[in-house]
Amino acid sequence: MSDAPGATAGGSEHARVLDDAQRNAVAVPQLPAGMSLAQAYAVQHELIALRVARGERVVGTKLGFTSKAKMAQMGVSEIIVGQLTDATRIEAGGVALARFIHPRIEPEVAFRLARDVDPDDPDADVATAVDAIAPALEIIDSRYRDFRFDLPSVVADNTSAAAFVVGDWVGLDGDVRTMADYDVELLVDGTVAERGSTADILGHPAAALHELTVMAARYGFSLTAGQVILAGAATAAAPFAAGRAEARVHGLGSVTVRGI
Ligand code: OOG
Ligand code: MG
Repeated sequence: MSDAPGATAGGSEHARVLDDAQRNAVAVPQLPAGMSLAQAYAVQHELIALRVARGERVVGTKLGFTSKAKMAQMGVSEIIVGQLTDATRIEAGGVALARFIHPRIEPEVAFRLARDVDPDDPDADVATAVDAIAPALEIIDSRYRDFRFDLPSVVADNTSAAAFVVGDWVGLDGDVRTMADYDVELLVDGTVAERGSTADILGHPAAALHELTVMAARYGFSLTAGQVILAGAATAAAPFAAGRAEARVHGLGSVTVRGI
């Protein structure tokens, strides 16, 4: 990459390396040190553009590191944003482990965007534009060796996004900001592996949705009607292996995926 501050030259090469790493399920070294966050988001956009050029469609947005448990597990303490494509949405119950490098699974709460949000509008807030919530699971799979990365590297790697499953939507009665706290559990083969609460997501997921609005303006994300938004895991992630993983959001529902 170029040494010029703010330059994104060479980003395409980083995007291609990360794209190949995902497609071949082979880990690569982290990006060279010194990349800015703006450059890292530019690489992420190029990476997604490669996938869109192959026919994938962006269907949502995800936040990462919105809970202390996740920040502590990965040693990163800044909120990050990534993109979800239709090719990574698992509709059926099973997913082949062979498509991943070293997958982990985490419980999520999904939010459905009811209308387009213009991030450049100072009054816009995703938290006021959501009409349904659902229990969800996210499979993360860093394309970097040993699942280790610094902040720009994980941003460029589309925040480790690899696959996601959304359970049944429940219509929101009013504003998401008044949503109650829900206890969240991650079960692996029927045993509770991690426990938390939606209150662990920046105090309340509405705060995460507000943060998404700010970051969408800063780093150029589109927020369009129908998108799925993952607010970030309330708990640490667990290894995803052959067997059954389940997210239980008490009072909302549960969703299951099977690694095969
Ligand atoms: C990055 C993705 C973080 C979350 O919910 O916090 C994330 C990683 O942990 O590899 O998706
Ligand atoms: Mg996540």
